[in-house]
Amino acid sequence: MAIDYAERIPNNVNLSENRRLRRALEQWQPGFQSWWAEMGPAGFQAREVYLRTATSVDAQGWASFGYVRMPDYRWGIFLADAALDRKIAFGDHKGEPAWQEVPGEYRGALRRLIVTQGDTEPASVEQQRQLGATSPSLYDLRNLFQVNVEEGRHLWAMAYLLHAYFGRDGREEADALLRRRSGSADNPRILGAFNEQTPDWLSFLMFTFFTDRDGKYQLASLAESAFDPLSRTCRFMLTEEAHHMFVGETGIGRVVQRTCELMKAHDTAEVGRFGGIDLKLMQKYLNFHYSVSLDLFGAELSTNAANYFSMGLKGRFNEESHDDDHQLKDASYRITQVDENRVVQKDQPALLALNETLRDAYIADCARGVSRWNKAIKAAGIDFELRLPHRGFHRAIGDCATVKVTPEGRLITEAEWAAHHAQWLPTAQERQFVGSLMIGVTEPGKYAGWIAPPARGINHQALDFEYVKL
Ligand code: BYC
Ligand code: FE
Ligand code: FE
Repeated sequence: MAIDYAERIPNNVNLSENRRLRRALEQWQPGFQSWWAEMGPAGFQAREVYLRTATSVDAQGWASFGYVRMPDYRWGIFLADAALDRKIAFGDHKGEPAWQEVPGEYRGALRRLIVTQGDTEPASVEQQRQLGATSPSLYDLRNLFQVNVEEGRHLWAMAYLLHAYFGRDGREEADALLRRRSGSADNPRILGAFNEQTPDWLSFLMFTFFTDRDGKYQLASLAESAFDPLSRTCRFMLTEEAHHMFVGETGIGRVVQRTCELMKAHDTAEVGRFGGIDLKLMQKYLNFHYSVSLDLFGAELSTNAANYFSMGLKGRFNEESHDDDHQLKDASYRITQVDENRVVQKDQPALLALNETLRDAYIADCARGVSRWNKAIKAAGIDFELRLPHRGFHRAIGDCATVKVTPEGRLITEAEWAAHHAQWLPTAQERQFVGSLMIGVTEPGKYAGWIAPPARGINHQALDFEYVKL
């Protein structure tokens, strides 16, 4: 179905024919707009930004590019096309037709999943709110705002499901999504990583690489859901998500490139004096963002995850590619746990280990990106490798949350941790240094000294295109 842009809320869900739902969403819309005004990007709201807007869910061309002021962005509700006769692929209802409505007994669990997903979207916008002032170029500024408006759209996607399928409770949850605040002491966002700060662009690029990638894996698991409207919603969100991870992967790649150039030009690994970011310091930022993102998958053993799977609410990544019975009642899965002061591998019931199963897929994906950065470092003739730290390092959720683990995976005492953590995580001083490099560059075609220009522009535009009209 085509997207109806004549509507106040662009949509491909036939909103014009459902007056009750349309009214409810039109009542929620001003709340969203005031949230955006209060918590969206600081400054720049009156500026024209070269943004893509979703205009269909056609794989061949779903976006149109043009100048838009962010408050005028057409946030809408887009579901991927329904698959014909879609069947449930896993869990107790495997083989039954996918659901078009929420089964009464699963309402609570499904609502909780949708609320948790929905909560991360505005949280990330709040975290990135101040970054516009220090962007390394107009190209990067535009990418930041693109990510921000699309996370806003992802909030719309979840608010739609809550309004359309969860009655009064859903409306209340959709309102609460606009009230929680990242980092707030009394009304924080739900998941840990979404209450951390994103104070500088190195953090932002790490966040889009590591934390948006959690989004990819969670959305892909929810795209397997027996609840078809959730599945279709997540499938379309994944199309947008690819750009967010592109921003992270190419962004960090450009920092790596610039650092390598400075290292060679000045024959030193310590490029801070020359306005660059040492590879060692990048490793510390990587350690931080990777570990808080690993926490987002939940505990290694989780009855929540087992229930979500058996109920058919949340599957595995690419569920149908798994060569098993898709019910996992008797299957086992090897996971990493802490046992008597050692980090060990143990076989556990596969159903309980689904969070770890998803985390494993995520880790492999992260490793692929890191190895691409390492290739660039090697090609520059520099003997250094960025590494993913051990999965137990710096964890706040799961088996390793109560112990201290080195990036190499060795269990250490609190005292050893206290003596060494400054070697592994950015110190306040180092964060301050990175902050000191963040001076906004706003002349078209100019790029800050700590990051290389991108290989190409957005939508075939030049590198000196006026991505944001200031
Ligand atoms: N922080 O049984 P467990 C994205 C809680 S990112 C705080 O293992 P479960 C995006 C947990 O709630 C994708 N609390 O948990 C990226 C549970 O509480 P209760 C977001 C946490 O339920 C960038 C308890 O600890 N989407 O889209 O199996 C920009 C026991 O844990 C955390 C989703 O997350 C944490 N990190 O798994 C913008 C998908 N982890 O029951 C957007 C929906 C766990 O004891 N959510 N807890 O009260 C889920 O599937 C699950 O809620 C989780 C947690 C995988 C997150
Ligand atoms: Fe998102
Ligand atoms: Fe994202």
